[in-house]
Order: sequence, then C-alpha cells, then structure tokens
Amino acid sequence: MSIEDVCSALLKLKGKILILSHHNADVDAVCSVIALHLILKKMGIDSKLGVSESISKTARKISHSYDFLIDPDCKEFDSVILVDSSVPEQLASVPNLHIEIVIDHHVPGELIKNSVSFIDENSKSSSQLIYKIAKKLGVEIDRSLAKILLAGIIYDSAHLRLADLETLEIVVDLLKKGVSMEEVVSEIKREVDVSEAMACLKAAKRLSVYKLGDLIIVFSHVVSHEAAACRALIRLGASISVVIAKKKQELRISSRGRHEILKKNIDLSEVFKRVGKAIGGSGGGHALAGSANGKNKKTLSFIINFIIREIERQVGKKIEK
Ligand SMILES: [Mn+2]
Repeated sequence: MSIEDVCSALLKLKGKILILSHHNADVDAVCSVIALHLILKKMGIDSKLGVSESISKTARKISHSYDFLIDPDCKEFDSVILVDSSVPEQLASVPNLHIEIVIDHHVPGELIKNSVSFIDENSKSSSQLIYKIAKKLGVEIDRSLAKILLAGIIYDSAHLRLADLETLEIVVDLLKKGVSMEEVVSEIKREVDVSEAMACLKAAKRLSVYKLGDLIIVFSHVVSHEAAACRALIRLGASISVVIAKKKQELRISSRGRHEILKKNIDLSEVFKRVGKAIGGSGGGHALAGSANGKNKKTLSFIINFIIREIERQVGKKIEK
C-alpha cells in the first residue's frame, strides 16, 4: 500500500475519528498526531487525539495545549488512525482497539493486516510522512503546523544527526514558514529531573573502570534511574556502561554501548540474555543497549565478573582493570 491509498482513505473519512499513537508517546508520535489533526481540520474534518498509557516527559511541553485522550475507548469511534506504531503490544491498554489507517516508519507489525497503511521504514520520522501527506493532499502548511512537524522531525533524527538529504529539504521548506530552529529545540528540550541527575552523579562517583584495548568499560550501581545513569556515563566517555539497580527483592541491570563496540563483535543483547539467566530472571535488548531483570541474590562483584567474562568471550581477549 502507498501514500495514495492513505490519502484517499483520509478523504473518505466519516463519523467520529480518532488519531492514536503508542504508549509513552515520544515527540515524533505526539507531533504526528497533532499535525494530522491540524491537517484534517483544514479539510473540514473533526478528530480527537489520543495515546496509549501516557505521553513521555519530553513530549509534554509540545503537547500541552492539545487535548489528548489517554487510553480512549475505540468503540466510540468509527475510524481510528494509528501513527508511529503498528504493533498491538504498544497499545495494550487501549480498550476495544480497532485500526483503519496506519502511518508509520518502523518495521510493520500486526496492525497493518486489516488496515490501509503507508509505511516507510527509510523515513527518519513519522512526522516526515505526515508532511508528505499534507503535500499530497494540497493542504497549506502554516506556521503552527510547520512548528509541530519540525519538532517531530528534529527529535526523531537526533537533532538532525541522522538526517538525510530528503529530511533536510523538508526542514528547509518548514523553516521558510517562519519557524526558527531555536524555538522548536526549546520546545522539545528535556527539563532536568533532580532525582535522575542525583542518580547519574552517584553512578559517576561509584565507578569501576576496565580497559579492553582502546575500549573503556565502566560499572556502577544506583537505587533507580539506571538507564539514565548508563547514558550519562557514555556521555562522559565510556565505550560500554553497565549500571546495576539493587532493589529489595529485585535486581535491574542496564547497559549502553557506543557504536564502535560492534566492530569488536560485542553484542550487549547476547551478554544480557545470559546475565538474565544468571540472576534468575530474563534479559535481552539491542546490540548497543542490553538489560536484564532478576532476583536480588547475587553480589555486585559476581555480576561484574560475570559480565566481564561474557564480553571477553565475545571479543576473545582479556579485560584489564
Ligand atoms: Mn517515530
């Protein structure tokens, strides 16, 4: 299916319409919902906005002047348009889920089976796909619509670091509507969370540092915010960061790796699958972001040694302190 199919389905919309996105909706998800709502409004079509479960912290500012329904009952709508997702697991809390149209830039999931869809996995954001739909439908992009589209595009392209030529051409077109990069970036800047910042600083204070050739591998522990602490340690210069959160009963371990570890054949998801088993739970993730949850029964040094051995096994070399 193509953009043309979705555009003609949008033109045929009737009755009560909901535009929906995934749980913990990020800036691209929220902006795609808002932008499509504004486009339909320009076409004289009324629609409601919704997300599953919650809106992410970073996306709250840009979404605050729009009325978002949390877990809306799809039974009350004739047509539901899903953006930035097509997997039912990301919409588990939405009652009576039915989807008629899907617009997304991820690997297609279950929900495209019975719907009209426009999926482009090469697109850097869903907002970019919504821009193309506006163009195709001949809807005028005014300043406020341009701002929303730009926010989604900038966020999902990691502030344009992942942007390709097409993304940049769209960005230039949107900037010509009178929006500035500065105002858009300030709308999607994340406020400092004091408890998260404290966790990151404590993680930095409690570091143990290892070297593997020119890779720096660091371990630390916190009470919570282990994923944020991992990201902070990568920003400080670590190639791999592992942060352990010890709860009363539970153990949660998070990790992050820089791109260069792939060249050394390190896959953190494989490491953490085994870590999960070793701590009586489960683990996995991505090559550059592994995590595991289990029982709080092992010591920190057991966990650190276990992870070091697993990484050594993947690389075929010894890690030194
Ligand atoms: Mn997205």
